Amino acid sequence: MTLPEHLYSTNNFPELKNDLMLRAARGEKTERVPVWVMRQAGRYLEEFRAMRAENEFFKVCQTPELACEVTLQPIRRFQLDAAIIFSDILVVPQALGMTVEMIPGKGPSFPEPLKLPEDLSKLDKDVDVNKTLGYVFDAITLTRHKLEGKVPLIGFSGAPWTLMCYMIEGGGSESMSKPKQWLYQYEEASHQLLNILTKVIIDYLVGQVIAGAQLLQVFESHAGHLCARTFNTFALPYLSIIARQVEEKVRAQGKEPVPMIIFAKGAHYAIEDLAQSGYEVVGLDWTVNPKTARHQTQGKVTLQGNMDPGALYASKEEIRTIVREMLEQFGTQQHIANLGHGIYPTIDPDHVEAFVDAVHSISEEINLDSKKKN
Ligand code: 1CP
Repeated sequence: MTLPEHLYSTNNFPELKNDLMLRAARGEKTERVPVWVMRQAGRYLEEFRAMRAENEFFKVCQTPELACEVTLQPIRRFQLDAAIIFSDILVVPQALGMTVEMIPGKGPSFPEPLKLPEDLSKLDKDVDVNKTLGYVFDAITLTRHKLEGKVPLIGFSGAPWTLMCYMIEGGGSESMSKPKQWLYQYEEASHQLLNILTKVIIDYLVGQVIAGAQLLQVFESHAGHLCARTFNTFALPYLSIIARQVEEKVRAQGKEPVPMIIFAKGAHYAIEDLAQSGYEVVGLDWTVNPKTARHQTQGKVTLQGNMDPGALYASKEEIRTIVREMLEQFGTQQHIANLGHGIYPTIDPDHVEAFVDAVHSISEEINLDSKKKN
């Protein structure tokens, strides 16, 4: 570490000045709707592309100073209500001993994916997250200091099923047919792998909270490849265990638990169950009707989302119209505005600004109007 020691201390964080995200996540009243953007630190920002031109993807993740810098890039530009630590969900398979390469223009690739149940023996089962993923914890602690309390910092992990997908498929895929084949042909080995992942993910998320993460998001990005039946068998039980055990283990270490967000992309069939799975917030992709989701969740959770990421291609005026419609559908309480999935690399940053500003000004306006009426 090259920076002064106090920037890696977890005892003296600057005071939080904007707690909108935390209040919304806990279901408390908010004067305006908080907003952040999935993949807000990413390729649509020229300063990110410049950093990547000089540094390999996982080097950025593994170097706390670089990960911190990239995390702060969107915070400097936009009035976002949260930062998300720069990393990737695939650092967990790396911690289990797998090699992952990031191929420019293609995405992640595993040269040696898991093919058969006996390949599970190749994984390191007793992972010490402080040793293998300590660089993420250092990046979180450093970023908490460098944020100067401006907004809270979100930590995250991939969920077991989604990580299983990459470890077996070996990269992104239209169908995820190989991990799906495991579910139907190697059911026991599938559960073994999901259990191995769940254990590491719990330790990893607890470590992030101890390091200073103020909220946690679990990405079940490939829920859409499952059906209600397989989701209930291979995803939901593990997601519930994660929520419960992270809370218990954080408490056992003498810290207050933080709000947890579950984003299960494509899991429209599971919204009622997700609202009872131990997470404070349920993230919605853009295919879900907010009113239907409100009806299904009955105020049990805060909802996050869900503007179509493609809507950022619209004119700034039209973005305001779309945001207004979205806010009217969700209502302005128990809502965290976001896109329904990650931002595309070809989006104009000015349109992100228009999105963020529209969420703030329109939600404030709706709240003031409803106050006047009462
Ligand atoms: O060259 C590059 O810069 C690669 C682009 C990139 C970026 C910017 C990848 C490769 N990962 C990231 C960062 C990242 N990944 C963040 C940063 C924090 C933020 O600003 O939000 C986060 C939260 C992730 C999480 C992640 N990685 C997910 C879950 C979210 C989602 O999109 O559903 C997934 C599925 C991944 C895997 C991954 N990493 C990168 C790519 C291109 C992919 C998707 C591969 C695929 O399935 O096709």
